[in-house]
Amino acid sequence: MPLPEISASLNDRCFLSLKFSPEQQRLLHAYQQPAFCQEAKWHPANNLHLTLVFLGQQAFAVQQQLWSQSLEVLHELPPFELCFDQLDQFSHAKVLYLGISKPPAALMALQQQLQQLALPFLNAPVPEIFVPHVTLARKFQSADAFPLSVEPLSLLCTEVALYHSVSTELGVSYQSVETYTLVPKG
Ligand code: 3AM
Repeated sequence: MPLPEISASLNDRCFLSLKFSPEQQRLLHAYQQPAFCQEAKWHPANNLHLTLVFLGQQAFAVQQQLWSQSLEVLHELPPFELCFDQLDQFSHAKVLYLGISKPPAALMALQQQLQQLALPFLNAPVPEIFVPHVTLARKFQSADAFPLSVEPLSLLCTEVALYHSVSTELGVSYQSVETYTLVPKG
């Protein structure tokens, strides 16, 4: 069976990510409070995602190969729940994110498996520790003490996607070019 076409440009950076539905993005968006930091750049709701592995610029054939290998991992994985319960920051990168105080084993194992597949193609060293997060804002600075506990948000994760970072006049847009829906088991 031929692989579906990926509308790739070699200049696009790509990444594997959890993909949220528009309704889930609306719920995540509620945690974005521009009053928190006026100078910050807040992501539009339709850009909210959870990066699993940053791939960088990759040839079309590599993207195809990685996606098809990822599918073998994803076929084994049922949907799983994540509970977002804290705001935190990567202060050196001036990023504010919504995080998970107790990441489930399913998420950590998925990230490790996908990272292993991608390793031979990565041009940069991978971070030693995977911190699952949804970036809410960049250029964020605050004197507040982080992490801050927030009203927990439980989301059922059902989709994993290959994304491209596309530069537009309105800023970067994250566009899924391949999406897989996890199948409940049993
Ligand atoms: O999911 P977040 O927002 O943390 O920061 C970029 C974004 O992460 C990250 O990939 C995600 C989608 O663009 N990213 C961009 N350039 C990167 C790089 N050179 C990078 N991550 C690691 N190394």
